[in-house]
Amino acid sequence: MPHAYDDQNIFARILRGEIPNDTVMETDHTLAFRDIQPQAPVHVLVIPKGPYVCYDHFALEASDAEIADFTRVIGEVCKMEGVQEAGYRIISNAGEAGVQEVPHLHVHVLGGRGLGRMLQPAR
Ligand code: DGP
Repeated sequence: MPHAYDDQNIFARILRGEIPNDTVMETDHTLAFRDIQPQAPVHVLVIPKGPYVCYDHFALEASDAEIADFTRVIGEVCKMEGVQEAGYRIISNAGEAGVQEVPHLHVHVLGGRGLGRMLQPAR
């Protein structure tokens, strides 16, 4: 079971309204809200409302409607946050090697400053 979903994770609790969040945008399938520990002037998390652990889980098992909506919300967030022109980065950490802390799929939308190189060169 590579993608067993834990419904006690913090984002599941946010989706159930048990924990407050600073919502940027919400649709039937997707929620976008500000990261509690922002690493850039713009740091928005975009999550599907369905129980998906990580990106490949979602990409392989979500409905076309969920995938289309999630993708569209990421685009809308880029527009609303004003990062289209200067540029931005989207990141989705998965699993242990990806250092994923919260086991509910989320995409980080980062911008508002120069973000440097994506990764340190391998040594
Ligand atoms: P990751 O390492 O990719 O799983 O990132 C998890 C992110 O979630 C991290 O940047 C901090 C953020 N985060 C953790 N708990 C909360 C919370 O309760 N509210 C919000 N808004 N963000 C949270």
